[in-house]
This record gives sequence, structure tokens and C-alpha cells, in this order.
Amino acid sequence: MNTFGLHTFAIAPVWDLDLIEPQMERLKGLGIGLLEIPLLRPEEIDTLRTRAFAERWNVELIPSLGLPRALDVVARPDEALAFLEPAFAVCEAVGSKALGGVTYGTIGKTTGRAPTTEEIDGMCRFLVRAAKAAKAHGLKLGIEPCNRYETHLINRGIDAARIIERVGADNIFIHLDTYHMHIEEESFAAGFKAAAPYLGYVHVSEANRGVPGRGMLNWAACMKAIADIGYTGAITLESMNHVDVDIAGGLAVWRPVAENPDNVIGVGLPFLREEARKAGLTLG
Ligand code: FUD
Repeated sequence: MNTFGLHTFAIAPVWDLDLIEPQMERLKGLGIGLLEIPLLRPEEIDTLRTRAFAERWNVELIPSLGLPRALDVVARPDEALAFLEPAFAVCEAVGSKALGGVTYGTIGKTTGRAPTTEEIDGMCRFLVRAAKAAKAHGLKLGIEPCNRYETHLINRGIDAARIIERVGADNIFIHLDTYHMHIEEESFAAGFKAAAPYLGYVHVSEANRGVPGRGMLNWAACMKAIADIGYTGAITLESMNHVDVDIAGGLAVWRPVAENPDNVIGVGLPFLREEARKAGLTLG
């Protein structure tokens, strides 16, 4: 059994319980046991209300983020750590076990060159410190490989695995996303296999980031690859239905990803459960 999650960009561009709560009966009926919080501005989250909400509906919460563009983990790591500290505090306060996403860089920020040795060394030094700070809050720290247009630092499962081996912290995990994999990996099988020893979280996301099953992703191959590595962690639908203004540009979301946004939930979630079932996985 893999916990079935939903990134709340399916419902709203920010963590908005007034919009999310009315969907909960329906989401629970569709097997959802986890919600992902976009944590781009940690100070905006009402942690007491969020924790009570999660307990009331018996859902796990996992926040995720990309670092603000002005930060630089290599040149000014203290500043980036100072940004993460309140994010970790929010995760702990709402009862989360982890923070995922692009915790090592900024979505949509590249140098226009391949990463230099100095950049990779600096990013690893930063991740050692970030993992330690996460641990002090009882958290694990995810690193999400992103496609080449969103980052030049970590693009594939194998790249993330190498970084984790260098960093050497026991609370860092790989957060894979099928949208990025579809662009970067040779196959789903190769990507999931390379990440397997450190895989802690999976985003299932269509090739156009819209309604799962209505795009070009090879879902049978994707679910089979997840089943083949024996992954038992959470599997979360991420669609860019409603995107926070601070990362919409980095994600290059310029138009609606679904003709009918409600289909992401109404069509996408049942589709994913069925594809998973065919591969021998149970989502829910
Ligand atoms: C970025 C991405 C997302 C992002 C998250 C932030 O391309 O795929 O997972 O990290 O949406 O909440």
C-alpha cells in the first residue's frame, strides 16, 4: 500500500483551507491520505488551524518549496539556511515528517552553463547544513531533481543519488517527479532504479502537468517501474492547475493545464489508482 497524495495546486495557488476543506469528503472518497502544502512563504501558513485540519481529516501533510530567486546556496548559504529555518518550523508545527521540493535551488534559475565543481561542492556543503537543521526539527529533507529548463544542478535520479552519497546525511531523500523524469531519464525503469536506495517521495505528474491520463506520459511503464523497485512511500498527484505566482514563471506555466480544472481530481485521481492497480500497487 502506498499513501495516495494530492498537491493542493490542484485546488488553489496557495494553502487555502477555505477552498480545500469543502473538497475533503470527495478527496477522502477518492483515497487521498496526504496533502502537499506549497510552502513558498512559510509565514502565511496558519499552523494551528492546519494541524487541527489534518487531525480532523486524518491526512498526512508534506510541505514543499523552491528557494526564492534572490537566494544563492553557494555564495550566501547562511541566508538560504535562514530562509529554510521558518519553513522547517512550519513543517514541525503542522505535524509533518518531511520537507520536499527544490530545497537545494530555485525553480527556473540556471546559469546557462553546466554546473561547475564549485557549484556542486557548495550545494553539497549547503545540504549538509540544511539536513542537520531539518533533523533538529525531527524532519527529513527531500531533494527533487528537475528538468534542465528549471535547474542545471540536479536533473535525474542518478544525479540526486550521487549528491546524497556525497552529503552523507541519513535524513536526506530523493523526491522524484514523473514530469521531470519524462524529460530527463532514459526510461522510467532507469530513473526509478537509480534513485531506489534513497527514494522517499514521488510526484506523479502528466507530461503537460494537466490531467493524468490525458497527456503523453507512459503510465503503464511508470507504475511498473515504481512497483518493480518495491517502493512503499507516498505517491502524490501534482498538477499545475492553480500555481503560486512566485513560481509560475519558474515553472513556465503560461496557460491553464486543463480545459476543465476539476478533471484533475475527478478524472486524474481515479485514473492513477487504476493504473497503479494494474501494476500491482494499491494507492490509498
Ligand atoms: C517543480 C516541481 C514542484 C515544486 C512544488 C513546490 O518543478 O515539480 O514539485 O517543487 O510544486 O510546491
